[in-house]
Amino acid sequence: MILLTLLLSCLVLTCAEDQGHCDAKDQSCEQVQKEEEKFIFYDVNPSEGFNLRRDVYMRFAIMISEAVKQDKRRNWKLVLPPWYNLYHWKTADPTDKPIPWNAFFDIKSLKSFAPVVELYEMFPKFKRKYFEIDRLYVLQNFPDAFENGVFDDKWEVSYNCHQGANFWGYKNITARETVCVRFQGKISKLWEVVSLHYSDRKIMFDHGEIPLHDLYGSKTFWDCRKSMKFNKKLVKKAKKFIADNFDCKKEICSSYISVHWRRQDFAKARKKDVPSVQGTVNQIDKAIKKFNPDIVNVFIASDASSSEIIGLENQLKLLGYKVYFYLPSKSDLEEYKDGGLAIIDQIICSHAAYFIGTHESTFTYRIQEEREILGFDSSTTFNRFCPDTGPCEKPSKWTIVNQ
Ligand SMILES: Nc1nc2c(ncn2[C@@H]2O[C@H](COP(=O)(O)OP(=O)(O)OP(=O)(O)O)[C@@H](O)[C@H]2O)c(=O)[nH]1
Ligand SMILES: *[C@@H]1O[C@H](CO)[C@@H](O)[C@H](O)[C@H]1NC(C)=O
Repeated sequence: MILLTLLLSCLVLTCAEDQGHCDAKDQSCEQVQKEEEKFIFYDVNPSEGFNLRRDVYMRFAIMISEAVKQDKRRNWKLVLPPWYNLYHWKTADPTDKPIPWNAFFDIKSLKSFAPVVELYEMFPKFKRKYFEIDRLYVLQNFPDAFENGVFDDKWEVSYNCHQGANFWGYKNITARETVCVRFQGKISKLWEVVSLHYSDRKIMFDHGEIPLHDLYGSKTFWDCRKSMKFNKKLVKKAKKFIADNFDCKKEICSSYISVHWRRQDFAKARKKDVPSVQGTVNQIDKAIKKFNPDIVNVFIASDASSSEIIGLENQLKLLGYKVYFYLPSKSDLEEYKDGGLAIIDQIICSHAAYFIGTHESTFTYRIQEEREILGFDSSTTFNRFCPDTGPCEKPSKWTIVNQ
């Protein structure tokens, strides 16, 4: 009987929470009433790639998760911004719908770190023709970040900014008010902006890439990073590729090395950071000879054109290596899309005995983090391709912090 009562009151409570009202009979209802759910939305500068966006997510997720730990903000949730029209997604179609986060990530795992909801889950909660965000804060940089020679954390309301928010491709989302805010520094300072209008329930930050991590590389940073597990289908696909080609079923494989060979805009705009095809071949060969000359399998993740890829593959084969790429079938492409295929490449790179990445590529950074989480020795992870000539700065090492 006691159990039944418990169960019933539980039911009443969840139902009440969903509808935002409740019978006053139940005492705990009072609390629900006082603590209306509030939501933070954000979007990122359209030209930013998938992997920088993952870091921006972490900044907001940490901001919220730290705040809900303090009692007074435990009713706040973070709305996951759908993936829409990314600059690097070459096969995308303008008629493509915004892609929810569950296509790429394990939402249950994200929720174990921060209270997040998908945007599509929000629609039924607010039954109107238009989905209205109470206030849109358009963040901008200060014209001079180092005023008087110092980089201070600061923000101020300003009066002219370009309101370019496209609401993740949804035509039926609007904002009631728009406020321009110059901002620089730690993301936790955004709570000061939030408190400008404390009764708002749905607030959005555009240019979410502007606020910075409170503590980059801290334990909290890594806890959040660990919770960013990929969607199980993608993991399964990548692991099958590894098992089939490299005969490895463990997290840490010893039978292949991997490289992330970023080309396209990098090969054009960052000539001093990336090698030629021949230079790449030489560096892979040298690294394998030094690390473990018995290894013959080389996995290549790249956004290079097929002519460059063929050049690289042929020259490596001449040296006796077996070269592997993840080549999606047409149905893989339809199912996983460019975003999912890139993640499969990243997972395969993450499990290799040794990894070489591209200098200052966020795609490479995310692989390095994954390898830190998997427990690889850092010397097998923080390696980069050097330019053919000129200086080659060592890659920064962001090693894991577990406690
Ligand atoms: N499948 C696949 N896609 C890649 C690879 N390298 C780059 N890309 C694509 O190009 C995008 C690169 O943008 P980011 O993810 O932001 O990474 P980045 O290399 O730092 O590039 P920036 O946007 O200049 O910072 C990725 O998101 C992928 O869509 C690769 O090795 N494999
Ligand atoms: C907005 O449009 C999308 C489809 O484009 C739909 O799924 C959603 O329910 C709509 N939201 C509202 C609040 O009408």
